[in-house]
Amino acid sequence: MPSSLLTEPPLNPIHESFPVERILKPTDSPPKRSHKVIAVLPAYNAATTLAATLAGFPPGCVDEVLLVDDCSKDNTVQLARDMGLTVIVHDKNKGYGGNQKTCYKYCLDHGADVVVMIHPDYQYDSRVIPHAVGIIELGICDVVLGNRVRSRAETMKCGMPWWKYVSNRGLTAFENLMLGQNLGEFHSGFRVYRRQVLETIPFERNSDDFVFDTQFLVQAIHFGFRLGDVPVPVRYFDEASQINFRRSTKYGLQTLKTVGQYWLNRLGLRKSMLFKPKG
Ligand SMILES: Nc1nc2c(ncn2[C@@H]2O[C@H](COP(=O)(O)OP(=O)(O)O)[C@@H](O)[C@H]2O)c(=O)[nH]1
Ligand SMILES: [Mg+2]
Repeated sequence: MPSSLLTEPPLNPIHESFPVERILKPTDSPPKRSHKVIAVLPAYNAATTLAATLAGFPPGCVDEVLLVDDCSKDNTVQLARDMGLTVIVHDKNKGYGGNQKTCYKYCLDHGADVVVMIHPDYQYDSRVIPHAVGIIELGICDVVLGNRVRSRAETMKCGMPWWKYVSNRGLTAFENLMLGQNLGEFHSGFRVYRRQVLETIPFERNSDDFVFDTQFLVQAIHFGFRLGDVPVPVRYFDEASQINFRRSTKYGLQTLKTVGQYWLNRLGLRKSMLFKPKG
């Protein structure tokens, strides 16, 4: 692990004096990043939104962009190749979780120290990437989630459907309580991870469906990683939000089940492979 990626915030209260000039008029240019940041885009029919998502990335914020295509019916793959992304194509539709498994395996095999996962549907403001990565780099958190929900008024103004808002708030309150966290939401499609999280969590055993995301976070908590969040502006329009009521309900029920599995495992009543260390 490069030394620039701290694991604990430094504690050094002994400073006799500090010239403020060093903050206001720095002479040194900021140190160049010595660790590798890979952004992964789990894609399914993302042709209309891919370029806009990428255009928001601040220059230099990542070292590589990987798009994994889950057998899209549009020309996502051709577009991604034309734009110079690293592209992996599934020969059949594996699902959203299956897509992320391919993303993370690639990141581990290609030396990523920090991984940014962002949906290529232009829903999440990608300008926030370096700020979320910065929280990891400072050693404050191991997992950072983009939080779409701050005030109800703002979230509704962004266009989140009311039933998604209500279920998000309900599930998040329950998960915070049961998992001892204080996150704004658990269901974001913008996440940043430290490499050790991917090395430790047996994510290959997770579902290939949407509940992969919940399982991943509950596993991160089980293995003792620190979770936090940053506010991220969000946009709602047809292409950015296609999960319907039926699939969302299934996801909600599976999320409750995952929290149940966590507690059964923790109490030793029923061990789950989700929480068994790798290997
Ligand atoms: N890999 C894969 N991804 C999918 C599939 N269906 C939807 N997605 C992706 O899942 C993500 C979340 O779906 P979305 O409709 O944006 O949900 P919402 O924004 O939470 O309402 C998007 O990035 C979609 O591209 C699928 O069959 N396979
Ligand atoms: Mg979306």
